Amino acid sequence: MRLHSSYTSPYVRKVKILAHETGLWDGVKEVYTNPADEEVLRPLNPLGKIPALELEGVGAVFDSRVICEALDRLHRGPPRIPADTTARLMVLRTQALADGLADAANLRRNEALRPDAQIYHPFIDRQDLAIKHALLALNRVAGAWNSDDPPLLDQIATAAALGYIRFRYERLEWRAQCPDLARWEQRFFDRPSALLTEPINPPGRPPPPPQTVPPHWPTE
Ligand SMILES: N[C@@H](CCC(=O)N[C@@H](CS)C(=O)NCC(=O)O)C(=O)O
Repeated sequence: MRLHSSYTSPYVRKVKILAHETGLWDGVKEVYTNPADEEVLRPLNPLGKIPALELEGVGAVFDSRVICEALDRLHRGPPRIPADTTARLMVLRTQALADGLADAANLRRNEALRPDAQIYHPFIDRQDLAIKHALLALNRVAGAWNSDDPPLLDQIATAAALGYIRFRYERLEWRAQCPDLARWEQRFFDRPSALLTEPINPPGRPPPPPQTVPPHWPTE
C-alpha cells in the first residue's frame, strides 16, 4: 500500500494513527506528495487532495474516511468502525464532527494567511464558531471514552483534528471549557500511534508566517 501523505494534514494523520493502532503500518509505504504536483496526485485523486492510498486490486482510494473504511477491513483485530448499526452511526457521526473541526481550522487558517486587506473577517468568525461548537460537542462525547479499550475511529479522528488545533492554534484556550476532552487528550497523546504521527513543519521549507488574525473562542 502506498499512502500519499504530508507532514501536517490532519486527514493524513487520522489514517496513519489508524494504521499504527491496527498493526497495518508496516505494510504502508508513505510517500510525501505535494498536492500541487499535478502529475502525481491528480491521476490518483481527481480532487488533487491528500491522503490518497494506492491499494492493490482496487487502485487509488480517497478521501480519509474511505481509506479508514478500507484499512478497517484489512486488519485482524477488533473493528474500529463497529458493525452494529447504532454504534456505527455514532462513531461515524463523531468522525464527521472531528473532520469538520479540522475543515474549519484549515479554512480559517487559509483565510487568515491572506494579505490583511483581502481577509474576509465574517468568514473567519464563522469558522471560529464552528471550531468552538465542535470542541464543545466532542467534549460531550469524550466523557464516555475509556482509555483501556482499543480506540475506535471516533477517537482516532478526534485525536487527528485536536492534534491539528494543537499544532496550528497552540494559543487557543479551549481546555477550561472542555474538561472531559482535555482529560482524554492527555491520555491519548501518550499513545505510540499519536507520538509517531506528530505533525511537523516540512523539512527544508521556511516556517509558516504568523497569522494576522489570532484564533479566539467566540463568546456568543
Ligand atoms: N475530506 C478530505 C479532505 C482532504 C484535504 O482537504 N486535504 C488537504 C490537505 S490537509 C489537501 O490535500 N489540500 C490540497 C488542495 O485542496 O489543493 C479527507 O478527509 O481526506
